Amino acid sequence: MKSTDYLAGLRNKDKRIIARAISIIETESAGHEHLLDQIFPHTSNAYRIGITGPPGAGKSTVTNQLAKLITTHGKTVGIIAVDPTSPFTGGALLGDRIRMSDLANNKNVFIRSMASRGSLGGLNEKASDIADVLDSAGYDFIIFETVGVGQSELEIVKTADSTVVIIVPESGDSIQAMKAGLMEIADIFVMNKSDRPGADQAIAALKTMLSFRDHDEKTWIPEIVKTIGTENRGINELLIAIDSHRGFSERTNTLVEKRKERHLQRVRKIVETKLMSEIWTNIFTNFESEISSSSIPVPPYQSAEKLITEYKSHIKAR
Ligand SMILES: Nc1nc2c(ncn2[C@@H]2O[C@H](COP(=O)(O)OP(=O)(O)OP(=O)(O)O)[C@@H](O)[C@H]2O)c(=O)[nH]1
Ligand SMILES: [Mg+2]
Repeated sequence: MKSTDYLAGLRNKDKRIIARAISIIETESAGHEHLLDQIFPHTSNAYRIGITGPPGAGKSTVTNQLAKLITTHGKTVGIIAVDPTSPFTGGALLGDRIRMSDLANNKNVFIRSMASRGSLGGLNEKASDIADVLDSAGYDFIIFETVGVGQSELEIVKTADSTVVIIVPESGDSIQAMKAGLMEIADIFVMNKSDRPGADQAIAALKTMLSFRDHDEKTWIPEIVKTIGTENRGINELLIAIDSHRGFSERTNTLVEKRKERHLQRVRKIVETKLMSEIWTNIFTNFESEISSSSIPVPPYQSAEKLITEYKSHIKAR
């Protein structure tokens, strides 16, 4: 199938074509880079929301409700759910996790799961690529759901236009101790499971903590929203908070700046990946055999300089 055929299918939100385009990208099949460049001019229309938080906080439940609410406003949503496939969390912990299967048949919603381990290339790059496919297909919102434990999962939500961090009342005592990375990326905090005791105290602790932060007119002060995901409570307020952050980012031009930065980092990463793979395939093989045949290895910095010099002459010789 030609990329122009894909374009037509994507523009029609043909779920089969969308799924095929995503597979091509995930497996890095022939033509995937060309496809991404072809769809690129049709991107940047979707608003990207990152939803993260500790395991079991209710990310999927809230994502599910939020997506449903968005569709009642006549808008469409693409969801990219990054599944932790680590052997440590694969079992009991995920026993009662929510699957978003009831949304799968909604024609205004597209759901894609991504395994966080074993993906080709970087996880973050893949998630951005897949988001581009959904963006080009004209979905109004794209939601990334990732569990806020690993660095690469955090990187994904950092690329979103608005980042939602979901916590639960039990995090109250430990808010001070909460992973700093998770606290800093939040544009909106969701206190989910507010049906449980301690929600208000936890919110108070969070507010105190946020009040110590420096800010100027270009800094957004994170909003805090109370939800009960399972009862569909507080979801409207969450959407309003997201909208309000969006409005702020547009007024202060931070949205444009953030997207430019995101693009810059993306191209930078592509160059790094391509250069590294070229370097290693051309010179590292020799280096490996050199190492294994010598009893005392050459010191590391000296080795590195030698390899770079070798690579430069390899380039010149071409
Ligand atoms: N009491 C209560 N339970 C909730 C609420 N929201 C979600 N849950 C329950 O919490 C459990 C975990 O919910 P999920 O939505 O799967 O949480 P998650 O953060 O997506 O979990 P992982 O993706 O596995 O990290 C499920 O049993 C939900 O029914 C809530 O507001 N109150
Ligand atoms: Mg989940």
